[in-house]
Amino acid sequence: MNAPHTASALKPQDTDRKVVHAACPHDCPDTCAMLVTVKDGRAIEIKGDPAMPFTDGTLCTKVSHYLERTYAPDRLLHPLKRVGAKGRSEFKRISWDEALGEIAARLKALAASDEGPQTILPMSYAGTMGMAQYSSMDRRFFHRLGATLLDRTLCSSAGKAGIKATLGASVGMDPECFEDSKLILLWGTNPIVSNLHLWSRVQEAKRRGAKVIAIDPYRSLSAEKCTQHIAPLPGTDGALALGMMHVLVAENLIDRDYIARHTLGFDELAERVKQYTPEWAAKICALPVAEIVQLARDYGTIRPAAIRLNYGMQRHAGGGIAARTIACLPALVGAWREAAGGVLLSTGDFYAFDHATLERPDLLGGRVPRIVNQSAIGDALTSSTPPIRAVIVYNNNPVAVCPDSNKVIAGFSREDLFCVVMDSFLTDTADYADIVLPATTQLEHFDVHKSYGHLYVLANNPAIAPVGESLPNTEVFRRLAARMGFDEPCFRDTDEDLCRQALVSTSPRMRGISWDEAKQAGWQRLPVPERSAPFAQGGFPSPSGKCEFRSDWLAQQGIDPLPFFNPPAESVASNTALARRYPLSFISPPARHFLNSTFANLKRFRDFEKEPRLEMHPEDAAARGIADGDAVRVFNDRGSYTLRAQVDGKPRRGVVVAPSVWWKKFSPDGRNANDVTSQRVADLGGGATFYDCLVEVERAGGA
Ligand SMILES: Nc1nc2c(c(=O)[nH]1)N[C@H]1C(S)=C(S)[C@@H](COP(=O)(O)OP(=O)(O)OC[C@H]3O[C@@H](n4cnc5c(=O)[nH]c(N)nc54)[C@H](O)[C@@H]3O)O[C@H]1N2
Ligand SMILES: Nc1nc2c(c(=O)[nH]1)N[C@H]1C(S)=C(S)[C@@H](COP(=O)(O)OP(=O)(O)OC[C@H]3O[C@@H](n4cnc5c(=O)[nH]c(N)nc54)[C@H](O)[C@@H]3O)O[C@H]1N2
Ligand code: SF4
Ligand SMILES: [Mo]
Repeated sequence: MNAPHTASALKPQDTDRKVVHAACPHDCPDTCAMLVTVKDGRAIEIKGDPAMPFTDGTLCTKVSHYLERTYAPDRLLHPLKRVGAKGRSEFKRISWDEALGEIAARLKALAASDEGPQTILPMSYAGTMGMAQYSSMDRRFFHRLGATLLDRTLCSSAGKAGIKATLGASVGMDPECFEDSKLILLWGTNPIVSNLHLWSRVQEAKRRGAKVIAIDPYRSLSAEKCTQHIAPLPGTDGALALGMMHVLVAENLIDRDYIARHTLGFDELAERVKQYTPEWAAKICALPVAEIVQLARDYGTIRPAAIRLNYGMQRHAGGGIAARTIACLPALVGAWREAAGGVLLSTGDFYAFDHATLERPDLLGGRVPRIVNQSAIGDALTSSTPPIRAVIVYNNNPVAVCPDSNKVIAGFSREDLFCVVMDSFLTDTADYADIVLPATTQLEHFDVHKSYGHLYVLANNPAIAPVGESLPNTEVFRRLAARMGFDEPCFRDTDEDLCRQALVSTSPRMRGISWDEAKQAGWQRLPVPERSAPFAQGGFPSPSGKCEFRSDWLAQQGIDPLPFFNPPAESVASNTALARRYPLSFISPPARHFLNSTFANLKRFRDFEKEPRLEMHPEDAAARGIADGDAVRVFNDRGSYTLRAQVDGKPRRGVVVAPSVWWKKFSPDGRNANDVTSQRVADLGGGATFYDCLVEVERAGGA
């Protein structure tokens, strides 16, 4: 294992104290640079790096208490083996030697069986976003093994594909320019909760006189602090954007010069949007016509105009096409001409990390394993042929976070499924494991990070030795590879080797970036000029180099190449039969003091969030005889769960909101939001559709 690295800021008189450059590992667009102070081998302070421009010295409430997570009393300290029934969380301590010996024996036997290695499924997601611990040695291991491939679609794949259709890749505005915008549309995003460091820039813009408009069916913490809040029905954002386009074209609020030079398919688009009148959009979105017309006029006249799209709006059946449609707006009005104009969903493709070297897909050696969609893991675990017989879970808590829990739990309850869970805590998923392996936290391992919400590379140096017997993911797969007899040299790369490999690139996008420099300073900015407008002169990363109103990439997939409205799968308008039984749209967005299901086991954060709660509109509550504070049951054909009604009028009528993701075992009836969400996937990218979900609500114990 690699020795902990000490960074700068050593005070000579204080040699037992050091400050280590680290990176926040969480699935959050802010990817903060952190400084960890260590004394006598123990981390004693964590704070945001004041030198890193985007972090600007602050961490969110969650991560400023990260030391409580690292040193939590319920931290897993050694490997465990199941002694009770699956799901009962009954384990005994075993040694690493015994644990790895048993895992290797089981995997070897499955790989050699008639059904072969495709019976083995890696199940990982974004518990850490560091490239070494997220996707390196693990991928090498499973590629060499020939295991089933996992399509990691839980979060962003619909929106990513939508942006790709229009712009060519996950690129957009530099978030550091938002403070110079005069109009900001926060479209399906609650940045106070999920993108704090962008919010400070949005507020600065507002102080300087910008108009900030939240577009969200829910009056979120951020929406209530905006200049204006527009609350369309969930899953209707595409219709809203089309109605805006109609007005922009009809009233000639468009930038014909920009369109002529830097876009593809305008004539067809102009013809197409004739049918999408504001009256049409108003009906679909359930908004006043005047509100849509005003929004379009603001967007067509105020400069610079920025759109912050986040992933909330794409967790719907039509989410991919909706993101694509919204991404057409800046080119129509020429908003890309200014650095503080354009759209931002993700900055991910400004980077060119060397994923092929990290993950080594060539180790498949020509084998083409099946692919399982993570958003339908319940079906995959209960009805695949050949069956999945072993699952290795890491960076992921699928029993809590994957949709349609009844099916997910049925899968994890299978006596014939060999299940390994690597985590720092006994999660809802770990309760079903045959073997649990203790994982290091970010303070205990090396890593290298990109961000999907800014333009810096970050290094994470270990601050302390691993707590208990915990090991980094990389080391577990290294040791397993040795036991499986995988003798390729890549299985002996150290974590620092991996970090270095990630950054070795001939791409101009990585010019000047190196592991050694990033490691010393903690961070490095990509070679993107500051305060520049990336697409002022066009040059989009699309096949045509233009912003594609018409996408041949979509046409090749049999999808309408022009923007259109793709309705939600579950809504009063799109599925009236279902809506007669389940008339309320159910949204379960991030809770402020959790990060997905991370932190939800720690007392401090559960105390902040108090208890699972369902925010409701007073009319929806009254119609069901529900009062503020009542215990209520949310249900549909997939399942049900119990929580506390909070009748605060923040969701629009017809919508209920349950901040998530709670651990089931800390919830009133051992269930959570994903007991009612569906495994249906979105129109693009196979993305999950968590917020496309109809339910009914009643007082618990009957009306
Ligand atoms: N504190 C905290 N921060 C987080 C997370 C967390 O769990 N907690 N999760 C992290 C992760 S993994 C991600 S992907 C990002 C998530 O980022 P997002 O998914 O963008 O989450 P939010 O910022 O909460 O914004 C979601 C908002 O979208 C709204 N919404 C839902 N459906 C629709 C719709 O159809 N149309 C529109 N216009 N709005 C809709 C919801 O009401 C909610 O207010 O945040 C990251 N940051
Ligand atoms: N109902 C509903 N469900 C949702 C969402 C929603 O908004 N509503 N959001 C969805 C979204 S956007 C996302 S991104 C997913 C997130 O789903 P996940 O990526 O599964 O995220 P977490 O729930 O935070 O669980 C991550 C787990 O990884 C562990 N972990 C962290 N670091 C390491 C490490 O270095 N090694 C190992 N072995 N383990 C580690 C943590 O302790 C934690 O238990 O959830 C999705 N599920
Ligand atoms: S969770 Fe987000 S805001 Fe909080 S410290 Fe990490 S990167 Fe920064
Ligand atoms: Mo996510």
